[in-house]
Amino acid sequence: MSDDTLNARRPRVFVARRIFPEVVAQLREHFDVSTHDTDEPLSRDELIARLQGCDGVFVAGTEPIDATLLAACPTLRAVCSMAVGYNNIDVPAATARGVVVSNAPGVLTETTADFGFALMMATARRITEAEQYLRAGHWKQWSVDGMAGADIHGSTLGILGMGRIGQAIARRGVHGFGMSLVYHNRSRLPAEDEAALGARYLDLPGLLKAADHLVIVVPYGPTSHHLIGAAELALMKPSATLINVARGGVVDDAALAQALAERRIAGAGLDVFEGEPAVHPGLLEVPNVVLTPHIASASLPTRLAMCQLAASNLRAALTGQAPPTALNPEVLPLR
Ligand code: 8YV
Repeated sequence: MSDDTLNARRPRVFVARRIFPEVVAQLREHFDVSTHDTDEPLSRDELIARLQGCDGVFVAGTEPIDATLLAACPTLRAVCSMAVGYNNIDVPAATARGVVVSNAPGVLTETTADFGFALMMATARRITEAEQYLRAGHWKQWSVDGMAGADIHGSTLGILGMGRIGQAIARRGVHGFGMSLVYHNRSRLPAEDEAALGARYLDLPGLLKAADHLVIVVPYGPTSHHLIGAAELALMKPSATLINVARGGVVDDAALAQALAERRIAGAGLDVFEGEPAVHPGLLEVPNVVLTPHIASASLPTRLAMCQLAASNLRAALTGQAPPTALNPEVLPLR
């Protein structure tokens, strides 16, 4: 094969998940694309096999892209994820190999915040518990405290993790529902942002004690593993609710199931779980928890926007431009 033929080869891209056909079609305009066109995740060995000879891969928040996989796929130059959370990707290992990694921040912020707020309201007002009660035929008469829950308006919203999504949830609570706001984050917001939200910065124990509704929006990693366990749950008010739209593993699900069963907190709303799609059996047994299957970003327009952003990152990375949301731009220009 001559050098010219080699240079003319279109980059090869593997799409590791079923995504929207129009996004695959867009990718095909630029690349030789192969796909894993089902929702069943590939095993690591299958993924390695499919990635041989590929320049780029399109992933979601589920495919583990670690040092072993990267070493086994030496032609790979770009890993582009449609998720904002990237705990499934070993970014330092990618950087060490000159592989660019991108995630999908921004496009899902408001949709995820809508859902976090919905989960908080459903939990506080016991909506799924009440629906199950009705469907089971238990609704025979009105009762003065029947399915009575907690108020959202006027209560104290606690945000753990004040990034884009945390701030979007905070805006909904403060401006839409007159909530007071307390938060904890690695770094404090600028004073003007705190003032605009009337936000009070607290340490983690202070936040746990103060919040009526605690919403967890921190990224997952070694420092946030089981950040909320039995000791932290014990600091919360018995009337409080806990909402997790971040990642399973930030909360110790076994400890949470026990706290819910013993009514040490009033309720929880969970969109993410340790070891999902498995759910801790204790959580399935208690009535005071709202459970959803990791769908916080799942509005159709937003899921499409997430896919399109990942595709734009791939397109840029493999055509000599800077991917718009690269996590390790220091590896550019690519080999
Ligand atoms: C994704 C998410 O749906 O973006 C994230 O980090 O958690 C979700 O929006 C999921 O990760 C896709 O696998």
